[in-house]
Amino acid sequence: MNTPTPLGLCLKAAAAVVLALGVGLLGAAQTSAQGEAVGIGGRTTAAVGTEVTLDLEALNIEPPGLGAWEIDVFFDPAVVTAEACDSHPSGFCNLGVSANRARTVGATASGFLGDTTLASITFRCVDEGATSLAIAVHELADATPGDLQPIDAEVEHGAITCVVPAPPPPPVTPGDVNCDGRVTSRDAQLVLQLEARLIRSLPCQENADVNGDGEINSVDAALILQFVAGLLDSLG
Ligand SMILES: [Ca+2]
Ligand SMILES: [Ca+2]
Repeated sequence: MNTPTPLGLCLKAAAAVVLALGVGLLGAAQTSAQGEAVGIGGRTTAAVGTEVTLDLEALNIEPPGLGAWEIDVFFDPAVVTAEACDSHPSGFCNLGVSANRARTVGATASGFLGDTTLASITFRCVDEGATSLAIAVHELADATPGDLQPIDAEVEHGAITCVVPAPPPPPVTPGDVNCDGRVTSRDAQLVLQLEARLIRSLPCQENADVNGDGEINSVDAALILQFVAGLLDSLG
């Protein structure tokens, strides 16, 4: 019978500890380190008529480093246009390939490690809507001397949502029912016309009920006139 010796038990216990440590270290490495990737800014929201600049980046590139790249970023030109593209000093940008893409190419003999901004692309929101920023990697190679090897990088596409900002609410000025910024006899006249059904609404109807009784009528018109005449210090 093969009875374990005390030494054998010690070795097994030590091996278990080493294994546990190894698994622990592996787990830590998997949670703290991210893989090689190419990405552009995640999801961005901008107002129609404004510009936003996003970086196309190579991330977490390992030795021997990034040696060459040729990448297109596709977008919907009905939503955004590419206004400018500043490339890495070792590369070039081209916005003239087609209306729906920005292309950047570059190369280096030394190899770029870690994170590198390959291009900063400025988009302008031209209409309401959403567009993906779809990355097409045509070339992504490492800097192995004389034998560049492809880098198998994750691709993290981006997106831009263009929104129309809500117009600012009109200022609330009791009595100014036509929203011209002043309280005049014209406002009183409009209130009377509304009550007489000569008009169906007021441009700033929320300013019309100056005595706050829930109705818009000749009483409000009279108060507006009294205010215009200087008989009242304020309305509302
Ligand atoms: Ca007015
Ligand atoms: Ca009223």
